[in-house]
Amino acid sequence: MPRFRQLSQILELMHEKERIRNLGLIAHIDHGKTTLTDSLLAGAGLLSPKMAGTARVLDYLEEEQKRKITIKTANISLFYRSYVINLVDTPGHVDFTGKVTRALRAIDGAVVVVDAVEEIMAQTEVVTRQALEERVRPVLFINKVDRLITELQLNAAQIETKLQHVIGSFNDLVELYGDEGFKEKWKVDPAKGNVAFGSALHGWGFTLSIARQKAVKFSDIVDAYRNMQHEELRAKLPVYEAVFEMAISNLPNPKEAQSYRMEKIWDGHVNSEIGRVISECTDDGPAVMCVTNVQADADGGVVATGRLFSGIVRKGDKLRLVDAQSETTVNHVYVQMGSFREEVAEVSAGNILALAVSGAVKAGETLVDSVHQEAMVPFEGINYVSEPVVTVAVEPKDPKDLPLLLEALDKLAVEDPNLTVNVDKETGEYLLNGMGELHLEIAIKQLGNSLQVSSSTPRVVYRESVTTKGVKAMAKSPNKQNKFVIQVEPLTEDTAEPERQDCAEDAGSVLSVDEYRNVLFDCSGKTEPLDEAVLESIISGFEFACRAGPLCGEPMKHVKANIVDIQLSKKTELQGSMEIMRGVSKAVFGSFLTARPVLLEPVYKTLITVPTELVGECQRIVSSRRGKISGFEHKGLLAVITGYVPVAESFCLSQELRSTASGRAFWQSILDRWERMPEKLAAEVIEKIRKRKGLTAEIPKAERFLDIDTGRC
Ligand SMILES: Nc1nc2c(ncn2[C@@H]2O[C@H](COP(=O)(O)OP(=O)(O)OP(=O)(O)O)[C@@H](O)[C@H]2O)c(=O)[nH]1
Ligand SMILES: [Mg+2]
Repeated sequence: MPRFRQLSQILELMHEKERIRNLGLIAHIDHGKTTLTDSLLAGAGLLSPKMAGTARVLDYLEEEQKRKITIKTANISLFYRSYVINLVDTPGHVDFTGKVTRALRAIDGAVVVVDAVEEIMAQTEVVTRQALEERVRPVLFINKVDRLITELQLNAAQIETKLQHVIGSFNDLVELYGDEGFKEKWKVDPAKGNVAFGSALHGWGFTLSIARQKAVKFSDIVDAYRNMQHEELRAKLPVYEAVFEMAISNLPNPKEAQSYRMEKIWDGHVNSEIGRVISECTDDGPAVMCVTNVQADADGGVVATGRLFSGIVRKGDKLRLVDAQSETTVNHVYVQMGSFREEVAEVSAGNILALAVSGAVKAGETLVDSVHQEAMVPFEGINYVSEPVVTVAVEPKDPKDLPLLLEALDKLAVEDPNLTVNVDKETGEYLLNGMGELHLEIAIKQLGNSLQVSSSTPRVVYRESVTTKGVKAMAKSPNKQNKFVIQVEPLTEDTAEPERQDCAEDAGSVLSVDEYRNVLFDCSGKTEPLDEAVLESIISGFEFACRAGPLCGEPMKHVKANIVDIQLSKKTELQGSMEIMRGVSKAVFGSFLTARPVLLEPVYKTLITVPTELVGECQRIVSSRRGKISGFEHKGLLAVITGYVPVAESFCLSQELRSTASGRAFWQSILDRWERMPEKLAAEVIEKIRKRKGLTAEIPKAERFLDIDTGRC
């Protein structure tokens, strides 16, 4: 790719908010985002039109070119007809959905790319929904229209019917997930110019108005393919023109977008002083940035990419990290250009930029001018649609490299917040948790760049839960001087707002909701007057118990622990933090084991697209893996099977489907729910996990954790 020639024009235009568009390409896997991006780069003069479509320039990582899929988001700032287009290409594979979620914070408009043959697929729905939740306005590009002609052999009228169907289904999504007050305006319609059709691979595309201007009809396109003249379409109807024109005239500039996005994505009051400044996207206000991506830098710092909502950022500026409550200095300011960055003197409000900074910046962090730190409220937390359910244990091949491994794992988790790292309490293993097999495979490959590692085969993460109310379990601290009575029960389905959950006695307060949505509730009314340090120890004891349950050391989920009574020693020196923690966690375990505990396993919703004749074989594969088929739909010559497959049974599903269907089956799995495991199978799994963790073969009895009340502490 030629180096960036129009930097000075871009920097000038960055101050003119009406001339900026922050734009992302989002779609189901393989629908053609990166191929289309090539043409957009060609339109901006950064790539030879001949290469556009096959180079997939923004898939610049070796793994991406090798695997032919996008695994990260790529940012590039383009200059097109006196507009600055800050463009983000996103991955379509579900394992990387978190990266799309983060990118959406930085953009105001999205081109949703849909394969004309496959139509709207599962991930199209997921990313469109997320865009609408971030108030990112979508427009539609229906891609691979060439396939309708060359593969499905449709005529012009049939093509139009098919495209109308895609538009209808897309508008159904906008209706379903769009906000009141926006969704009617945001539905797409070729007559409004917010739908384009084309072939990213062959470089042509048009909107209705371009078709009219150039007097082109679908029948002409069909003829061009039939007469082997489709290469001429690239020059006559360049796809970049259709997409850029559609984006420029239908998608908002940052000033317009910030006026309605802030109330949705920012926690503060839009009418406050700082609220007004960021809603207006002004260069005069304090610098306010939301970080959407973080990459470790060679000098030990990080490069934080994100969106500047107000102000100007310059080298040397001091910025406050609102969540981390610390300060950082801007060492360099960059405009991101795909695989490389251009250092610039400053970037102004409403643009996407990258900053080299020192300190512990994480994705989602709010940065603000140090001078205005008091007034700043953070941006809304980024809401992910999935959670890590697959895990691998990693260790260095050479034990001496352990510090290197820890450093590399730390770096991974900072760069990708959807990867988590923890140490198995029982085995001391370092566990890397991710969204799926591919996610972990790529992460391990990345670890391999800094040291030699060996990893276990992927395992599933389980959860421990309860099905009835347990006994009111009494447990004392190891020094016998503090007494806790706790009763465990299942958290009812209304888990969205555990604060509303009441105690059996209809009174009390929520003390803690942990990361697995377990709730600690105080029914005794005795925690209120407690010293803060004691209360913290009680909460830590509860969270400690929840992190590794008594069945097999897997985290608890959806468990509510009610504190029924507390009696603390009168002497504060006997209320040590460890004493309290252990007393509380014993009581939680004791009651948990009497509450008919169960093991939960994660279950994927899997969508398989296959030629109709292979449906039977695919159904057999799903059923043989404890899967259930729940739906079946015809899409042209293809059938889409919807099924539910336990994650534990999904490993190597790819290989089996691939060999059965000789490359003609496509599938995607999305974490759907946690399901109770059949009893016998659960017992086997528990036994296996206990063995692996070096625990006693038998699950401990509740009595082991209970103390007899002798009436005194
Ligand atoms: N026939 C045809 N194939 C296309 C078209 N656009 C893209 N493809 C092909 O579809 C495949 C996927 O294209 P990509 O551009 O990598 O798709 P993507 O949406 O970026 O994929 P991910 O980023 O991995 O989700 C490649 O083999 C492309 O050549 C098109 O218009 N017509
Ligand atoms: Mg791609």
